[in-house]
Amino acid sequence: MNRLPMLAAFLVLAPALAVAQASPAAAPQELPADAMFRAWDSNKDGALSKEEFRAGWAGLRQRAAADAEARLRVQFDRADANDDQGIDANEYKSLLLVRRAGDAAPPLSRFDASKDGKLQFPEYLVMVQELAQRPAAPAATEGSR
Ligand SMILES: [Ca+2]
Ligand SMILES: [Ca+2]
Repeated sequence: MNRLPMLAAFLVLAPALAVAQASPAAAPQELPADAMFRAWDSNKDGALSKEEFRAGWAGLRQRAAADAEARLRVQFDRADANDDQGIDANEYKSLLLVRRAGDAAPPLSRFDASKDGKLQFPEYLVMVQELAQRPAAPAATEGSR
C-alpha cells in the first residue's frame, strides 16, 4: 500500500466538514451527510436527481480544491523562510517532500518554469503534486512499508 498523499486525504475529508459547518440551517444533531443531502436537493423534493448530484459533487470538489490550496499556501509561506515569495535552492532543500525523496528528488530547476531560480506558488503546486505521488526513497523508509 502506498501512503496516501496528504492532498488526496484533504480532498476526501475536508469537504464533508466544510459542508457541515456551512449549513447553519441544519439541526445540531443532524448528520453531516444529511445536511449535505438537503443542501444538494435544490428543488427540495427529497430526492437527488442526477443533475443535483452532479452539481453538488462539483461544488464539493471545488471547495476541497480551494481548501487544499489554502493549506498548501500556508505550507508555502512557512517554507519561504526569507519571505521573498519564492522557494530558493536552500529553502527547496529543506522541504519535507524533497528530503523524503532524498537523492531521487528532482532539481528545483525542473519546476522553475519562470527560470528565476525560485519556485513561485504556482510552480510550488506543480512540485507538490509531482513529489507527493512518488514513493519515499528506499533509504528514507524503515522496514518493508
Ligand atoms: Ca524564499
Ligand atoms: Ca520561478
